Amino acid sequence: MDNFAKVVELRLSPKRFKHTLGVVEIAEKLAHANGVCVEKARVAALLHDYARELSPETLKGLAREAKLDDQFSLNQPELLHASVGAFLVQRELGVTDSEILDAIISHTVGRRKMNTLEQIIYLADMIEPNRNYAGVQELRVAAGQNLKIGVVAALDHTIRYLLNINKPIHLHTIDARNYFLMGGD
Ligand code: DGI
Ligand code: FE
Ligand code: FE
Repeated sequence: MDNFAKVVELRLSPKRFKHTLGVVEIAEKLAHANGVCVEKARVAALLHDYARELSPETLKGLAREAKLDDQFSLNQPELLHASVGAFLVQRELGVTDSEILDAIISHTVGRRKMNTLEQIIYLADMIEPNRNYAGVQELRVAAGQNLKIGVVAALDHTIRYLLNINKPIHLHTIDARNYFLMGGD
């Protein structure tokens, strides 16, 4: 964990590293409250934005190498940092834990049937203490009720935000919202 922290600190800007430590802090709390291995949550949180500061060209190149076939994300390379991050931590850091890799993959757009660790990283990424966008406080309140309520509120917020700024919405995000609203856990 401490080694990973150093590696991540060297890859990210100070601001993004601070964000990452905020995600670690919240992910640990959520893991503790939801019966998930706290150490696993720490590692997933620490590595979630591993590929966040790579250029769109680099992300696209690595996506090709990793044989990622998500056309939506290939067209919006910013979204590729999630799956490419999972590919790189496997290759460069030797991370093999599929739960950690899945949590990194789904942290940006979500997916239906997200397991508890995936939900924790998805939500922690949106509500960590350094986030200050309009509406974040409501998400923190929802998260304080329980994990699922927090995740649905976070998915709703993202969908509303993307509608407001006229951006396409990844089907995984809609799918995740429908799944949890219809009783999935
Ligand atoms: O990496 P972070 O900045 O910490 O956060 P993130 O991994 O959630 O990425 C946030 C970016 O992803 C933000 O600019 C909005 C964008 N995003 C998330 N879901 C979608 C999306 N963009 C589009 N076009 N469609 C989505 O469904
Ligand atoms: Fe991210
Ligand atoms: Fe993040």
